Amino acid sequence: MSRTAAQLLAATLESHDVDIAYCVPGESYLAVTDALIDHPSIRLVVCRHEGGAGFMAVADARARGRPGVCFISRGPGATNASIAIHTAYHDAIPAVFFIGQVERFEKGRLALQEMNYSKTFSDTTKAVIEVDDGEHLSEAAARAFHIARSGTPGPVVVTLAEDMLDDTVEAPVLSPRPEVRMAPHAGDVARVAEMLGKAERPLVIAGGLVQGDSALANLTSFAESFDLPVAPSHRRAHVFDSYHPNYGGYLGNRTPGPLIDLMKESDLLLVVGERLGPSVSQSYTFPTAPTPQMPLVHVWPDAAEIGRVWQPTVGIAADPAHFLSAMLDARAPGSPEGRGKWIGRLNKVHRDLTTWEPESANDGVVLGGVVAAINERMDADAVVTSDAGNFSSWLHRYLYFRQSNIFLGYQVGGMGGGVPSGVAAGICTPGRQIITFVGDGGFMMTGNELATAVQYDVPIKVFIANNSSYGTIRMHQEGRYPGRVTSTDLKNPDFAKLGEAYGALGLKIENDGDVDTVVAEALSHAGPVVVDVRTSLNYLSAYRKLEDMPAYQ
Ligand SMILES: Cc1ncc(C[n+]2csc(CCOP(=O)(O)OP(=O)(O)O)c2C)c(N)n1
Repeated sequence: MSRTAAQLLAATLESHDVDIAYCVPGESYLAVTDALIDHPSIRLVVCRHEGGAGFMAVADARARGRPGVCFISRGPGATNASIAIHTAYHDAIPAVFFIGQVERFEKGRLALQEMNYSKTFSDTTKAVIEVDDGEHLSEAAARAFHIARSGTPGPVVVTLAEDMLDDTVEAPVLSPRPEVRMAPHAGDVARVAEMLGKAERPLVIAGGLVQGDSALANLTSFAESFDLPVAPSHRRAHVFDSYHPNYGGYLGNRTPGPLIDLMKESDLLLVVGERLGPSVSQSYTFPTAPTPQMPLVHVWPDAAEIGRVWQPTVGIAADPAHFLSAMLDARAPGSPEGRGKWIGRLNKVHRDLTTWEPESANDGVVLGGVVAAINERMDADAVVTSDAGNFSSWLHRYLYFRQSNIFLGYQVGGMGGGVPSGVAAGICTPGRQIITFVGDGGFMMTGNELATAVQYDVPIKVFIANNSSYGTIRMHQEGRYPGRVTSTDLKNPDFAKLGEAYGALGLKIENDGDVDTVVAEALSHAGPVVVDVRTSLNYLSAYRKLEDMPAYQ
């Protein structure tokens, strides 16, 4: 059957079960947007900035555990999207970015918006596949999806030479490559079971690749039957129920002293579905790199990644879901006396740290109170998204998650992910409550995607932690150059009015008395809401105050 290469690509996306693609349109791939009109099962979501579109594809992938898809225009569109590609690479999120390219005859001539994608994205993708021959387009797309989700998941770029898309081609539509799953070696499973049976103070660190209902349920059963405390890793808060008695504390990027000191008493670390990196490892101190201070079992679906930085005692290249079910099949060995006490000690520190004791500031609202009010009204299957910044320490501290929740936030810490992730969640997991936390700095980076939320009827609730500052950087300034404040103060628009201008309900929390009523009003409103929370700059993080910094002593 002959058709255009663009039509072949559209059919290939359908054969790969793609139902949503996020885009900012461009003249370089008009043929594809046109071809997609004839594939109504694929929803093309039009966004306002490629950074937003890219973050939406990444959030969709994380929320649904399948590759996200993004279409962006050449050169400037691609550079705009690079923040999302970088995020997907660091956070091990499968995504396929289709990027327009100049016509074949003008390649290498510095044609309009030309860019060498293989060079540009060589460091932040798993592969760049340049397609100049339409006959190869279905194969290229099939390869891209396969690479994106295999081994360490990540982003793949597929470039589409503009004139190639109009070529008449005969190549067939390829179906998806079968998922190649990696199961753990039986001997390793037995060894780990034995180690877990002997350890007095083991700790499981569970990361974002523990995903899907059955893997999450298996993690809980594993913790219960093997008598283990579980600590979700940085920005993977929902992988273990915060209310569960085996909850061993949240291993965020700056885990507070009482918790991290206790975690360091562990005599066996089992890291499952978490690559480990600077944030989770507390800057390579837990576990210490390259030689961990305690035995380390590392489970990650890519042998090349295990042992790259840390020397594990046992490395298991397996899908975490397979590892967990293999462990459940192995008989739980029983645990030494005192294991319950160990779990109890960790759980007590977690509870003590995360119980909100109301505090008031004289320069605005303490965000912890808002988070505590949201916690009381949050649905068990709510999607919570967070941007990067110090404000997020409040929600990581005081928001309790269940495995039925979805948390979307990124370890790499690029600002701008919060709002688009919430918009994507509303589109790809409709019907859930969507709560987005973002700083005033981060909101002004991608808050324009509120227009996308309104266009697609996403009832996102955006809470802006507005301290009129790039607060995180202010904190670093005060630490390294006490009292020498520069370039961090912000003069903001009226966010409630801005929200109204987009078509959302705009609300404000200006003092402690507003918190309960405004949170209740925001969460019960049917449509999108923007809440301008005038937060205290003094309480710029859940663990540190400005007045405690050297210049104010
Ligand atoms: C895209 C991007 N640019 C710059 C930074 C550096 N950075 C990290 S946090 C931060 C400030 C965030 O400010 P805001 O969103 O207001 O949150 P706050 O720190 O006040 O809680 C900056 C500029 C970054 N992480 N990502």
